[in-house]
Amino acid sequence: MNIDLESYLDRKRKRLEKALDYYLSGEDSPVFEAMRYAVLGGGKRFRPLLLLASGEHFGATEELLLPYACAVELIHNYSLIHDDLPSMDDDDFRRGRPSCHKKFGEALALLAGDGLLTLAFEIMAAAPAPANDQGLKARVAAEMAMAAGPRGMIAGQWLDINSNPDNLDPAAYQEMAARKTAGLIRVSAVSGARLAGAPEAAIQGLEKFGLYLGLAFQLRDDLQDLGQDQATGKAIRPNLARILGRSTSLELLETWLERAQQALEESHINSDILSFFIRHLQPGRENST
Ligand code: GRG
Repeated sequence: MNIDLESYLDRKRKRLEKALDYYLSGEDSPVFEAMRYAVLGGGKRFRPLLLLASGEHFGATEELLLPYACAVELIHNYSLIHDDLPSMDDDDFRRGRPSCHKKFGEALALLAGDGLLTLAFEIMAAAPAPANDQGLKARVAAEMAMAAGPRGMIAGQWLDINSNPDNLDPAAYQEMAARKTAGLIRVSAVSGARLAGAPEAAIQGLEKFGLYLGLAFQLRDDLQDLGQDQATGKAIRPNLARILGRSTSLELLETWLERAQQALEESHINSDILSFFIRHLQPGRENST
């Protein structure tokens, strides 16, 4: 069973890599070189795989979904480039290689991030609409913009930068993580289903599923960072696992993953693949979906 799911995800990952390469080809310029470096240098492709899995569960074709899946991955990569900049998290490495600004300099990295964000919306604008429904396509693009924008990921990033890591209120953390990390994950789960014309009850279920999956994703990242923050000498980011301790954090991680599964069940979404995303975030699992 797991082997089938893994091979489904591997197949989809290969299609994604090809499509991302296509969208980032054909232009020979330093900005495109930096964009290609950032996007094509690895990454789990968690969000676009989620969009494909949710869309295909409700009957959409891979051909229809791929441009939107690539768009969400480009938005994610823009956020990573900008997050690594000295004025943000100041990271020299990303995915085991020099971060984009370390390789190309800050100006080009900033522009590469801007380029990826705008290209994502260019791709969606040019993509075929599901069942020729331009309204539905506009809604998907608008929801992505909201998740990534100044009420979503950008707001979450600001909350992250401005919260006091030593005086972290769990409710404030949840608000920050819901916007900064869970927003793009939630909108990926929802967009696939929307493009497939899924019923509103299913969309509501996927909103909840995506939120808890995304919160779990951030908490898992926090757990992995535990113990590493002292060694780097960098300013410590807000980290709930650091405040709650490992064992309470593991319990909370389990609770959020159970809520994600409950959301699927309550809305009668019986998808092995979507449940597989939950299982992959369970403590002790390789974070390699
Ligand atoms: C700059 C507007 C702006 C937002 C930045 C993404 C982000 C917001 C900050 C990254 C901070 C961080 C380490 C968050 C933890 C969760 C996370 C997004 C990890 C990186 O995503 P993965 O694990 O990365 O999906 P890959 O490399 O697999 O694509």
